[in-house]
Amino acid sequence: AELERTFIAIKPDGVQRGLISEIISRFERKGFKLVAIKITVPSKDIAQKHYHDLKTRPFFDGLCDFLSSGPVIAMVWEGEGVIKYGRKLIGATDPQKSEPGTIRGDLAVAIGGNIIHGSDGPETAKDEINLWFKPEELVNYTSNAEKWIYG
Ligand code: DAT
Ligand code: MG
Repeated sequence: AELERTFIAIKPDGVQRGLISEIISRFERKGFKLVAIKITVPSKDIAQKHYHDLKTRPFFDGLCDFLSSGPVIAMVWEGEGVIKYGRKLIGATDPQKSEPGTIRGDLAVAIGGNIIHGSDGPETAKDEINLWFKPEELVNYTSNAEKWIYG
């Protein structure tokens, strides 16, 4: 299996709604491997860095206030194609447009409450993992299921 990692976060709305285990289970059951996880209330500074590519958008300030308003579950998931397929599991940004079967499609209604973040490409994945985690917080291990998952 090719080593690819993505940054996934359950936002404050997902945490408050009790969707932590539901969301984690979707990544876990798919066959992806959890290599880092923590619960944290991100500072406004972290939120602004995390969403820096949106800083010219009118909703940027509210978005950063929201992300730093409460506990977030920050995670790194590993697996073949996990960046792209993680986005597929998550669904479209606007839950009104997310397909049923996706996390946002099944569990969210509005764009301001879309419950989860996932990196959108290899570069952002690397940047976001570095922003949220120290290298020693990532755990390298072999899962015994890998030989069955990857055949
Ligand atoms: P995604 O989270 O699917 O990667 P994005 O990177 O375009 O979407 O935007 C980041 C977050 O910003 C998104 O999850 C919710 C919020 N957002 C995006 N577009 C918005 C809009 N038009 N109005 C309000 N919030 C928006
Ligand atoms: Mg994005």
